[in-house]
Parts: sequence; structure tokens; C-alpha cells
Amino acid sequence: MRVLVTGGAGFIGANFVHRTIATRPDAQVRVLDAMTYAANAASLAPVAGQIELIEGDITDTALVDRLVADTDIVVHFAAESHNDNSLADPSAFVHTNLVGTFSLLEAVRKHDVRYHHISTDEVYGDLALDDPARFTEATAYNPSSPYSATKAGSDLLVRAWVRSFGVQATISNCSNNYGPYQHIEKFIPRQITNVLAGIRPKLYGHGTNVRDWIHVHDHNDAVWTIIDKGTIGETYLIGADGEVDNRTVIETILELTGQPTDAFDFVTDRPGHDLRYAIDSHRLRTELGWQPHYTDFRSGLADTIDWYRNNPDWWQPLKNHVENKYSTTEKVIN
Ligand code: NAD
Ligand code: TDX
Repeated sequence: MRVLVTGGAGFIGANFVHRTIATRPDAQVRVLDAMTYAANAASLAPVAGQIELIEGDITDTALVDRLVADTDIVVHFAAESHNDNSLADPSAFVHTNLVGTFSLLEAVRKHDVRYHHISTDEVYGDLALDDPARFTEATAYNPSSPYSATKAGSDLLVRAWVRSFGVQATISNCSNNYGPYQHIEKFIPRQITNVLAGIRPKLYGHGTNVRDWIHVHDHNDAVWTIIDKGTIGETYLIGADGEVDNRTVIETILELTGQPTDAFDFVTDRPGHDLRYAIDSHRLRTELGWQPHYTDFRSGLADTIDWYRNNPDWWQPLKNHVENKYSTTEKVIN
């Protein structure tokens, strides 16, 4: 099977490529990635020689057409993915998440190629902290940020291309991922590398916001399950019952690294900060038989801390730049 992975030099895409090479001996993997600030060629080093990496933009229609003509499936991870960046400047989000998805959909339509669309639970907006509800496939779209609005728009393009043109697509909306190779602008690796670099972790607002954490390996396992067994035209929610508030995440990182659990700073809150995400993945579990393997968040976090401790060359060159950028908007409010 020829597999074209967009965004395969980013966090989830690189882990997907590793998993595919390890578990699918018949797969020929090509990665199309623009190698933005979020990509890291070193993330693909473990599979070098076993894949082809093409540096290019998913909005380059001639390139996309040529690559899609020569594949059996497109798995579309490429995106601008960070909410804080989308608040500072949304333009790249419209370009990649909307125009880029459109460009891929036109190519898979033309060449009648199977397509799997990777999306997020953020398309559903947020839930109140005391609301027992969780998102399901039937929840109405209600995105809050430029990031989530462009992801929601990209999902709707996929649904329209399925209905109007019979494109052979599936969609998955997953909750917050953690694990190896995640860019250190994101919450968990930012705080882990803060501790490792002797910087105090930074908690937005009061830290009561809740995220539903899933290990990246469980996400990618679910993606392959949907590709193998999912029904064309359908959407599947991916989640592992991992709801934890942000303050508890920071305290657990501090505890696991042998620091006092109050050794962190409260900083300016994110504008429009979504309160809580929570996924009901009943459909994926009952219809397709998927279940997560990383059910103990604390031990998944401990493994992730070990990965960053053991791979300083991967993240240290990025650290000053990331922290300098945050320091222009973030104020300590202890
Ligand atoms: P990431 O930012 O780590 O990686 C994105 C990759 O896409 C990078 O390698 C980047 O270079 C590439 N890219 C960006 N613009 C491109 C363009 N125009 N053309 C080609 N490549 C381009 O993101 P991630 O966290 O790995 O997320 C991957 C996908 O999963 C995204 O679609 C995201 O919306 C979705 N998702 C992420 C999470 C999460 O917790 N990280 C949760 C649910 C869904
Ligand atoms: O330094 C920080 N301090 C902090 O308290 C950072 C970077 C974040 N936070 C908070 C904001 C969120 O409540 O932590 C939570 C997680 O933040 P992010 O890692 O920025 O993730 P989030 O905004 O929840 O979005 C993530 O999950 C859904 C991914 O970045 C998206 O790509 C995915 O779609």
C-alpha cells in the first residue's frame, strides 16, 4: 500500500510514520511536509532510508496532484496546530488548514484516492467544568479560536466533498495528545522542558481548565483502525477518558521530576480560553473494536518526561526562541 502522509515531520505525523513502518511491512510511505517551524527532520531519523520525505506545501496544487496520483491513500495531518499562534496571527491557519485541505480534496477527487482527515475535538467548542456531558459525533460544531475555526471549516469541506462528489473519506476528531516528539510550544512538553532547563512552569489563568489527554500512540492506533475498518463518509471521535485539569498536570510533572509541587508561576490567561474538552469514544470502541493501551496518564507522563530528558539535542535548540516568544505576551500574576 502506498501511503502519503501530510505533516509527517510534525508531532503526531512523525509518530504515525514510525508506527506504520514498524507494523505495516507492505506500506510504502511518503511524507509531504512544508518543514515549517513545527517540523523537525530529526523526528524522522529513526526511519531514514525507509521513507521518502518531500519538502513542499499542501497548497501547491501541481505537486499535490502529482503525489496523489501516485498513492493509494492520503492521511492528512499537516496543519498549523497551535492556538496561541492563531491568536497572534491567523493567516497561516487559513492558508494551511482551509486552502491546504481544499487542495488535497480536489486531488483525491480527481484521482479517486482514499483520504483520511485528522481533526480535533476543538471543533465542538468547550464544555462547562461542571457539565457531565462529553462530545459525541452528533455534537454541533461551535469552534472558539482561529485554529479551531479553520479545523472546523476543513472538516466541513471534507463532508461536502463526500456528499457532493463521492470522495472516499473518513474523519477523526481526537482529544489532546501527549508523547515523544511534541513541539515544546505545547503545554506538556513546555512544562517538562522548563523543569529540565531550570525555568518555572507556566500555568495560564487559574489552571482549572480541563483537557482530555490521550497518548499519541493510542491516537495513531485509532487512525489505522479507522482506515482499516471505518465506514466511508463517517466521523469517529478518538479519546481515552483522560480528563485532567491543567494545574494537576503541572503538579504531577513537578512531583515526577522531584520538585516541590508549588514551584510554578500563574501567568496571563489565554484570550477566549476553552474551559473543558471531553470525548465520548463509544462509537469507535463498539463499532470498530478500538481501545486505548495507555490508560494510566501518570505513567504515560513519566515515560514522556524520560523521553525529553534523554533527547536534549532534539529540543534544546528550540527552547530560547519559544520562551522569548511567550515572554512578549505572558505576565506572571502569582
Ligand atoms: P504539528 O504542528 O506538530 O505538525 C504539523 C506539521 O504540518 C508540521 O510538520 C508542519 O511543518 C506541517 N505543515 C504545516 N503547514 C504545512 C503546509 N502548508 N504544507 C505542508 N506541511 C505543513 O501538529 P500536530 O500536533 O502533530 O497535529 C497534527 C494534526 O493533528 C493536525 O491536523 C492537528 O489539528 C491534529 N490534532 C492535534 C492534536 C494535538 O493534541 N496535537 C489533537 C487532535 C488533532
Ligand atoms: O504554557 C502553557 N500553559 C498553560 O496553562 C501552555 C502552552 C498552555 N497552557 C494551557 C492551555 C490549555 O488549557 O494548557 C492547555 C493545553 O494547551 P495547548 O498545549 O496549547 O493545547 P490546546 O490549546 O488544548 O490544543 C491542543 O489540543 C487540541 C493542540 O495544540 C491542538 O492542536 C489540538 O487540536
